[in-house]
Amino acid sequence: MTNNALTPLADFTEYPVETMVQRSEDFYQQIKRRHSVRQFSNRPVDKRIIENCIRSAGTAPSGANHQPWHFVAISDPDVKKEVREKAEIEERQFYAGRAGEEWLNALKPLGTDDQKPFLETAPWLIAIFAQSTGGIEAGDNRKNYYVRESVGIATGILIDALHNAGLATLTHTPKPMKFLNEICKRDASEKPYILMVVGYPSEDATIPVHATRKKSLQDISTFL
Ligand code: IYR
Repeated sequence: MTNNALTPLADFTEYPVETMVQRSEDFYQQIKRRHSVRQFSNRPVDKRIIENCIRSAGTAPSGANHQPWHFVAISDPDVKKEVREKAEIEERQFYAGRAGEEWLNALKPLGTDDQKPFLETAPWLIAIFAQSTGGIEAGDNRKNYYVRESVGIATGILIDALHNAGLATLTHTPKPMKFLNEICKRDASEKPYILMVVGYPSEDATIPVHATRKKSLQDISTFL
């Protein structure tokens, strides 16, 4: 096969317009129930669900289709404990002032602090890494393109897939996150992008009211 071969778009599905209106409304009703959760149950989650959701994330569009991402799915309690310990070391400094006053003020309505028990409680942590070099073939070492955009889109699809499966998530970003390379045994050239916390919410889970305030369609869009 030449490397610019084409194949028919065989799996596009067309729906009647009214079906499309309904489907788009249904999707909105489902996705607006997604909330970042910080209190997780320790109930286990079947590995096959995590695998399928990562498969979904891996379908994301990416620069030159190089797929510049790697997902490290952690369920081992010892590894989760280490992640928590290292994250809390960074977060203590972050909340003690390294973040700066403006940032800490912006976070106040969320009520977050340097304690991250969910990193041990939740059954799965998915560390997402961005690869500045790689390529599509295993072992390639070519330049990757639009890496942050590509990994951001894949992460969005991952969140949707996990939510759709019936799981709660938190896009956690301990700062800095470089400690994840060592724990996850990923090359120093890979940039930790987001640490996704995955599981069932605890029965008494709450969310900040601040987080429920979504901008309206009018606020976020313009139609020309
Ligand atoms: N990484 C910290 C701080 C934090 C930063 C932002 I921007 C948030 O939206 C939420 C938290 C933490 O996880 O607590």
